[in-house]
Amino acid sequence: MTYNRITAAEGAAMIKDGDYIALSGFTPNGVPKAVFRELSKRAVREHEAGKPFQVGILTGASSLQSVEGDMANAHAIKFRAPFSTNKDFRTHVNLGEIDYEDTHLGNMAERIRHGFYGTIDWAIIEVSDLDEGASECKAYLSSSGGISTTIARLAKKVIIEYNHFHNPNSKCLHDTYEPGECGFDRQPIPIIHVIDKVGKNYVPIDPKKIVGVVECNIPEEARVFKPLTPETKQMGYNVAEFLVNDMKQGHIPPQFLPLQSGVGATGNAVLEALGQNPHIPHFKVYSEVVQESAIGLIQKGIITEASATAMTVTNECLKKIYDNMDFFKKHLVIRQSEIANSPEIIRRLGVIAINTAIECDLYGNENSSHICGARLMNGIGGSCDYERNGYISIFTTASTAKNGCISAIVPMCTHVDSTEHDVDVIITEQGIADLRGKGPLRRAHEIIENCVHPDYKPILREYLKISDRGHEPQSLRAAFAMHDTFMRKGDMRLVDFGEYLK
Ligand code: 0RQ
Repeated sequence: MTYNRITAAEGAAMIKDGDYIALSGFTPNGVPKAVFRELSKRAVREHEAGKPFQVGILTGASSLQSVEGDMANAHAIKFRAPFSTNKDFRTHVNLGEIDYEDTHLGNMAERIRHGFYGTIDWAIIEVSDLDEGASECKAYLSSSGGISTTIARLAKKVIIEYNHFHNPNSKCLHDTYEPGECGFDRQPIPIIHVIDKVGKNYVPIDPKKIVGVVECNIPEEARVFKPLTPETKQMGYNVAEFLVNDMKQGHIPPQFLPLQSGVGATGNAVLEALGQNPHIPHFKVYSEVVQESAIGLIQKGIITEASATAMTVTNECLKKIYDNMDFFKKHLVIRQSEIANSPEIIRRLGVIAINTAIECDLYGNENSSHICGARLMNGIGGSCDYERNGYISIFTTASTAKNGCISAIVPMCTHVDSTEHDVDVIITEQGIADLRGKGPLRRAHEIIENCVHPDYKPILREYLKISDRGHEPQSLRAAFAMHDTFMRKGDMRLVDFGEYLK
């Protein structure tokens, strides 16, 4: 049979003020675009007519300009979870206009199943192929897994965006396993190896819920990352050096362990450095995303197997994958995000976690998400899913930001995402601080001497001297003096702890 075809505008017209909409996709990849491009225009029209129009938006991770950027600019987002990298969205959150819950990506599908977000009125799912069965729709996902299986099952109504930009053979990569309900009968997730497939290659949907299929041909709004700099490259080399040493010491077995590497330029630099290091054996990736660098290493045979929930790559790179599917389907699997970020599997496989921090403090607490305490940057993403459960948990960060006016190592983080109990290693372009097996004071010395920029070493040594003694020395009066000085004078180097101790 053929399901009802509708236009994107007809899809947008069915959505009501206050509805909760859940979307396929993870990062900009695999996120439906057609209906939302119409929905943001509709929101503007409704507001011009003096009518209220705001919706809740739930996704696997960050999405894209046509969804959260344009909707935020139209003042049409009532609630949003769980992650965003969009500048316009961030602006409206920081103006206090949007109720945004920054939560672990690995928990998102589970939280929807538990009903924590109430009724999901709509699921909009982007597909590359569709089997329009009378009793079951087989929806073949495009470039990411995200929370699609769960939202397609739980939403009251479903719109499918059949995006012919994607190649129908993307189905060769997907594994759409969804765990059972929590409770006594929940089974272990049966993934033992990085590349194991344990579910279907499609999302099953009840055809009665499908109100329409929007046919379209829209390229991905792919994210472009900053080019590598000498600083990010040095961080990558330092990560590779750390892992080689750890292997020599026997902490990492000779066959190596699967790696997770975060989104962004540093993630690309880390993978490139690992790929070039002759002492690192060919390795596997169990991560949230595969970026361009990982795809290149898979092609070269350096990454032998990779599992992720999204191909966070350019349209050219995605085309390369689609055109070489016979090769990639043997080396790459795309999962639902709760499986990619599952604590159970991260622990079982012994994944080495490598993510980027905004700031770290002297004891290893880490902030991924907020600038000077108050202002949202992006959110935690999947970083804590991996850092909490990793075999070794590494954070990278450049030692300074904003032309040296900010030190990324501070006395106390203004916001904490991964705690000192979950952080094993901090790596900057300056060097490596191995915090394992060390109490607070030894950690502080390790971080100051190995990771801090030379401009800030004397400042942080002084902070330790003026701190009140205790298990973890702190000065409650001066803990945020560096941040406060930056806010007042524009440069943390101008800090005078004496001012704060009077
Ligand atoms: O500002 O954009 O104005 O230049 O923050 O920093 O150095 O460009 O680094 O793009 O990798 O982002 C933590 C935000 C780093 C990211 C964060 C300013 C800096 C710049 C961006 P500009 P960089 P990145 C999931 C992986 C959380 C989610 C996560 C992130 C901007 O990595 O969102 O881990 N992480 N996802 O100038 C003030 C500081 C600053 C600062 C940097 N201390 N104070 N501004 N900036 N440090 C895991 C998986 O994928 C599995």
